[in-house]
Amino acid sequence: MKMTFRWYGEGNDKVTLGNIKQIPGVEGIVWSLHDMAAGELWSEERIAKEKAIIEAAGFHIDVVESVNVHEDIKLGLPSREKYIENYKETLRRLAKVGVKVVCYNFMPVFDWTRTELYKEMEDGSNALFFEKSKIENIDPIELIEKLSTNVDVTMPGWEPERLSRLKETFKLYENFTAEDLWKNLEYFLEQVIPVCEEVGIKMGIHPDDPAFPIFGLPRLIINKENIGRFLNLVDSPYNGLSLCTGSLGSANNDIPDIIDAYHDRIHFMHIRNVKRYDNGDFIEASHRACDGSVDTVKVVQTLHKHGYEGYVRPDHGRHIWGEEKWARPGYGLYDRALGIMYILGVWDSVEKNAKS
Ligand SMILES: [Mn+2]
Repeated sequence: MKMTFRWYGEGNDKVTLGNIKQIPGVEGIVWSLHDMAAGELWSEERIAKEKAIIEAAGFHIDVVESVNVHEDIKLGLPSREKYIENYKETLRRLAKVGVKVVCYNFMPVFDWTRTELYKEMEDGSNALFFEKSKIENIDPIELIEKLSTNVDVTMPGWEPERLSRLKETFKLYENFTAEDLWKNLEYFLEQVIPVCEEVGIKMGIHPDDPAFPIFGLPRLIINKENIGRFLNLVDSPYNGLSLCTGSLGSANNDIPDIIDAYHDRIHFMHIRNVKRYDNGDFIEASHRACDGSVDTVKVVQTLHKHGYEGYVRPDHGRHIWGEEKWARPGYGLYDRALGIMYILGVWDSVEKNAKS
C-alpha cells in the first residue's frame, strides 16, 4: 500500500506541502490541474510546473485525481469526439512525466452531492451531511426554481450563478436512462483504454456519490454487481477502480466483499467512514470503524490479505480544531492526518502479526 494525500495546488489550498510532509507515511501527492474545465487539453508546461513543485517537496506525482470527463461524453453527443481526443492526448502527456493512475468519475451533472457542508456534530467538529428527505422526490427543475426565488437557501453545487446552466444540463438528461449511460461509458472506455495500455496509465473510476440515484439521474458505479459489469465493459487491467469506501458506504454495500472480488483491478483506494441513518441520511465520520457504518479495519485487513500494492489516500475528513474557517469542505488537514495514522496503524499491526 502506498500512502498519498490529495492537494489542490499552490494558491488553491491552504494546506501546504510542508504540512503534508509532516504526516507520517505519505509518499505521494494526488493532484490535478483544478482550473482545467472538463474536456480541455492539459498543457505540457502546466503539467511540468506542477510536477516540479510536488517533486521539489519530496513527493511523487503518480496519481492524478481527476481528469474530468466532459458532460457531452456522458450524454453521448456528437461533440464527444473532440473531448475524447483531448482526453487521450492529456493521458499521453501525463504518462510522459510518469503518472501511473488517473482517477475519474462518470456521474451525470454532479461530482458528488451533499445537502450541508458544515453540519455540526456533538463534539463541536463538523462534517459533510446528506439529508435524504431534502432532495428525495423533488423534481430538480422545481428545486432550481425554488432556490432561485429564495436567495437565502442554497445547496453545495447549486449556487445562484450556476442555476441557469444547471437547468439546461438537467433538461439534456430528460428521458435519459441508465442503459444510455452504460452505452456512453462503454464507448468512452473503448476509445481511451487502448491508449492507456499503450502508455502505461491505469484508469480508476470513482464510485458514484451517493451510491444511489438522485434527481432521477442514473447512477452506475454503486454496488458490487454494477462494478462487475463495469469491469467487463473493457476487460483490461488498465480499466480499473478508484474504490471509495465512503461513496460505496453511503448505501448498504459489503465493501470487504467487493475488495475480495475485484482487488486485482483496484488501482487507488479512498478510505473514509460514513455513518448511515435508518432514514437514508448519512454523515461523514472519523475514520475509526466504530464511529461509522463502514468497517474500516476490515477494509484495511482485506487489502493486506490480498497484498495490495496500489495507492491509498484518506478521503474526506471532518473539520476539527476550528479548521472549517479556512479549509476546503472535506479537505482539512487534521482529520485526514488522523485518518492516515488509523489506516497505517491497522496495516502495520496486521503486517506485524503476519510476520511473527
Ligand atoms: Mn472518494
